[in-house]
Amino acid sequence: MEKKIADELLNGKQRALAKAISIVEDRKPSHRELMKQIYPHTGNAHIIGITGSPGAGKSSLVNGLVREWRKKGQSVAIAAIDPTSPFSGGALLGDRIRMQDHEDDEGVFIRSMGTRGSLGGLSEACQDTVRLMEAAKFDKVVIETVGVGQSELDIMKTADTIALVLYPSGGDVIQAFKAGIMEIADLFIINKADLPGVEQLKGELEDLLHITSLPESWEPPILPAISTEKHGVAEVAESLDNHHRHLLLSEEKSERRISQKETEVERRLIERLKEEFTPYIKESLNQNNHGKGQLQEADPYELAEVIYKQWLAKMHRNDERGE
Ligand SMILES: Nc1nc2c(ncn2[C@@H]2O[C@H](COP(=O)(O)OP(=O)(O)OP(=O)(O)O)[C@@H](O)[C@H]2O)c(=O)[nH]1
Ligand SMILES: [Mg+2]
Repeated sequence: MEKKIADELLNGKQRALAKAISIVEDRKPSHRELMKQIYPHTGNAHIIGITGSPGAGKSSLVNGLVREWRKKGQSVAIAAIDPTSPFSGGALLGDRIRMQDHEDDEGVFIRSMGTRGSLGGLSEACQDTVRLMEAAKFDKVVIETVGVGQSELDIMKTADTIALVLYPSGGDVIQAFKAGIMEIADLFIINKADLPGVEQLKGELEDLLHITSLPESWEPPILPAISTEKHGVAEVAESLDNHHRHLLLSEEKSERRISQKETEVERRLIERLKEEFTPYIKESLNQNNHGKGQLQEADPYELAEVIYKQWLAKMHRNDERGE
């Protein structure tokens, strides 16, 4: 079953891609097998993360970017993460409307992912989804996330290029700075440049960028845009391409992906250990302490140490038995 989905997906069938994403989102037991088959075919797309506060104009910008890429014959897959933000009153519908320019286009694939995908962690589901999209041979893979908090930061780290969308009087520059997005953003877009306050925002941004520790090899551009009128969008597309070229030439792209992989392996190992260790801890606490009284008296440092050593001893015995 998964083999068939994987084969069809690798042949660029959008229906198979949609099915595969559902398997990943629902964390079905078969998802690991599917991902194993897919993995060797990943690594070729330009993965672009677009973040910014609710209503900043991310979807409008993406819509414009898609037009630019399609003009050049490049295919695009979009993962819109948690688009049902309470601020914009269910932007899922809004996203559909804004993206509808591309509805019947075979070269464009759009998927919304919400809290449903958070079963095994939204950022994990997102990472796998991006891989599926890469394997389905899309040239550009876009991740759009609402907000500038810790989880957006995690999701953004899946991307090769990260763009932060701001708008005048949005008041979110400081928040982005605090959340650490400023440090990892490769591009800053001042959207809604038709509104007053563009120069002021640009000034604030430049001041903050001065005190942010940035890699020297790439100076993040600050680009104005009016996404709804497609003004400045071609320049954003060009700048994204420049950054991609920079990543390839400096070999930073492969470095980034290696460091992402390290983080992922670490996370998977910790998850695995947790899965196995947690029931053991519960069991040990129940066995060692008949009744709550004893646990109340116990020294927590000592108890943790004892249980840990018992676990190691058990692992050692299993090892000897070849389990
Ligand atoms: N004046 C002006 N309005 C814009 C511009 N870009 C987007 N908007 C409007 O801003 C609103 C939000 O746009 P979206 O593209 O949905 O913004 P978003 O960041 O994707 O929103 P969420 O996904 O809900 O966080 C819409 O009403 C757009 O028409 C712009 O450049 N100028
Ligand atoms: Mg949106």
